[in-house]
Amino acid sequence: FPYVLPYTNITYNDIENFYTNILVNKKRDTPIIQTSFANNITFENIPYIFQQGMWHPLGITSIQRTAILVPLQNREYNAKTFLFNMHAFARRQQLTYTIILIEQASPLGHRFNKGRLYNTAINYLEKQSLNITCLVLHDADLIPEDDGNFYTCETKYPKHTTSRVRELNNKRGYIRYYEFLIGGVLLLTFDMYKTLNGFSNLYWGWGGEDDDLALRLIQQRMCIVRPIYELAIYTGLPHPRGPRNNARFGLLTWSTLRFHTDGYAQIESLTRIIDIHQTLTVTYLKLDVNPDK
Ligand code: NGS
Repeated sequence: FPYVLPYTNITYNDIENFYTNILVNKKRDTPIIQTSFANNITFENIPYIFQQGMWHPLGITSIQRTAILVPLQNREYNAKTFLFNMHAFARRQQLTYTIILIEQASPLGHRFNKGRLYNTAINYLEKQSLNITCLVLHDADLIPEDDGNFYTCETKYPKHTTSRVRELNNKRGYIRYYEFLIGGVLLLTFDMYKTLNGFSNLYWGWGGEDDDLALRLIQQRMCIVRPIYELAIYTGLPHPRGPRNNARFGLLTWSTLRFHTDGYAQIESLTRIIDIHQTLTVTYLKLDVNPDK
């Protein structure tokens, strides 16, 4: 673990077939989709069913209802490996969960705006009837290595779980980040997200949007919770880094002044969901991030 896929050979359908087969429950009108039990895998010993848009462990009531949100731009090869691993991880933890890929599809080739992707997807989720109680903001290139790193939200403060990352095929071992970092993987409730007014919508390109969120946290006198050091470990999948955002330090300087006017509360007037595609293993949202606004 993690399972690294030869991404050129595998399709999203392969992943779906691996994780599901359809059983018809005669007592109900609707078919129930249950995990298949391949005998050569050990991590799925609890049957899972897909109902009302979420995966549930059969006969177990999870305390939280979890949405794992993954922003993407041209990263299909990471996304497939991520999905394959994350379903297994979520099931070993007996989560009730759904995975949402948020793709910046338009305008093509434009700089990545992770803040807008998260704000839009969370706004979309809030309007669904899935009763999500825990949001997991997750980079596509990070695979959790320890099952004791629970993907459950804390009651009072956001939880940051990416303390150490070990790049795949890199002998340097785990890299420890700075204390202030909350990027990578962050777990929080809708209420916490709204208290922070979500992400800034102004960061285009790599870097800074997560530090901006950390400043919002400080401004709201919130702190960060982390799992113990031994558990907060990840494998980093290889990927090219997009263009840096040269404006990021300037934006960070005045971040706190923009708190009320730039964030989650403003997102509806900015972006547009251009496609929603739901399969059993993932919901894809395709977004027009609308750089003109
Ligand atoms: C900081 C960036 C963060 C980024 C972090 C880790 O320098 O946005 O590195 O990046 N902040 C600024 O640029 C102001 S990583 O090594 O994971 O690519 O998240």
